[in-house]
Amino acid sequence: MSQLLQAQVAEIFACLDVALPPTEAEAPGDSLLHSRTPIDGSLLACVAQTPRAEMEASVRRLAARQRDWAAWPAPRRGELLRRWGLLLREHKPELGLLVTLETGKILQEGLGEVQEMIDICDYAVGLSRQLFGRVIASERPEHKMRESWQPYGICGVISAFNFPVAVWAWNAAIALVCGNALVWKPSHRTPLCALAVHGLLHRVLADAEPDWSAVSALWLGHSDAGRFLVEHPDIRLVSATGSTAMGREVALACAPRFKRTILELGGNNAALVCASADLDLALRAVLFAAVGTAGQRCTTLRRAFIHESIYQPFVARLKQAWASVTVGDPRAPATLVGPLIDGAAFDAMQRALDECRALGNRVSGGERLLQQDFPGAHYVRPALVETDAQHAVMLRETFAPILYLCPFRELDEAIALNNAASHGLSSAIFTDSLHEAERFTSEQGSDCGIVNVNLGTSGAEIGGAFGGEKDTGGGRESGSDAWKSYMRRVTSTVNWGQGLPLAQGIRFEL
Ligand code: UN1
Repeated sequence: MSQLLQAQVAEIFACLDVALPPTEAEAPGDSLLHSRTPIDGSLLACVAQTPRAEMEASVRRLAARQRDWAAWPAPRRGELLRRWGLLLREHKPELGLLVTLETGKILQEGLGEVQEMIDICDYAVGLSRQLFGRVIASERPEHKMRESWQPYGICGVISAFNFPVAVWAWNAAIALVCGNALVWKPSHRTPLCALAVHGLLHRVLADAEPDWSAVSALWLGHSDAGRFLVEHPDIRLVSATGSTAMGREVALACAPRFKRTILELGGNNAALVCASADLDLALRAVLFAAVGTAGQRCTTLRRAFIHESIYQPFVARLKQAWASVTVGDPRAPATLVGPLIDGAAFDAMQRALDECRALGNRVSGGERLLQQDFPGAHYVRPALVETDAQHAVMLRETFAPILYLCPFRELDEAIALNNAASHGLSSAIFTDSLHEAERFTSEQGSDCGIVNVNLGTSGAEIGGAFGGEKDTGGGRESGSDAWKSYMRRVTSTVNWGQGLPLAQGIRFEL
């Protein structure tokens, strides 16, 4: 299928009017990234890695434009994001397909990811006229205090394979509108998605008057490119999405340089299904959250705690749903679950399931599918694991479609199980009881950054701040006032009188 898919990629780039990068013939072998589709494991394209000298030169270019960009009025920066959003709208079908080809997520989700980019552009346009500060009462007569927000400097974004365009866009749209230059190091698995969407942004920036194309750079490479970004003294903020191990490295490298970090790392998300829950609704929500994106979202539902009074019937319904989910080619409209990203993901899933079997847990699903049709790919039936206690394997984030099921008796016991994970990204409760819903969302409830009622753990909208606590890294991206993380807070006290009263009533006179 390789040639067919390669032709399709070429067609997408032609349609976007973005240049396809140099291929094997034009770049030495070891400096190439191989973009393979998880659909059948075949090669989509070979893409040149960004050479070190070019990374250095691009930081110089970013630094040279940073001051001018920061001084350009925010609403005019917003206007450029509006134009980018229009291009994304125009090319949503091709971009959605490219996401599907390079990540293996189903077309609906590929399109959803592009929609998330469009939404954040709209958000950023509005934000460009609302970067509000405030005026604070001063204790001194004829003084006023003002808090305002200034651009922060060059921001670096490191993104993961599973959201190859949307997560960068949350960061990029907000960082740009806040007046920052930007460099992006996408996952080495998804260079084509990055080239496509960055190419469109670049066109908008280059067509502007003046030409702003030098305020955004794209670096393709492996972790050494990420390390260069994290360690470069002129890049003042690093927003990184990926594993907790990666985030810890980023945090440790940034700390001695006092670089600001925004970390959005792993999750090990749970849902509580209470006795009063609407089970039809809960079933649909649990299914999408657990098997959507083949279990490869940081917000994927991994643990379900189900009230003992409904445990048996609800688990029976889950098993039925799991068995009937269509797994297959993510381009086919009937498919709900596409392939895993690679063989390592498949092996990690099998190891976790083996561990569960060794503990005596009942495992359904998890087997390899479609090997004959796609020998180079990794399709699996999503798995359910029935257990009666929270074992160590459940407290690990296995980036695959495994849902652990465990009964509970008291709400507080289930809340404790939810909070026992080292991650703190997303959580959900299914209940018709006001008491239970409010308790779960209160300070006595879930300790996560996202706490939902009667919907699943994944699929957050861009309007809210996105992120979580503990091993999830503590960063917040996207909506609400997350923009403040990309700006420098300035407190100015202005004395508009003629005397010089000191704060705290201090007298200091000759
Ligand atoms: C991720 O998996 O890194 O809430 C981000 C969601 C998506 C973002 C997931 N909007 O599931």
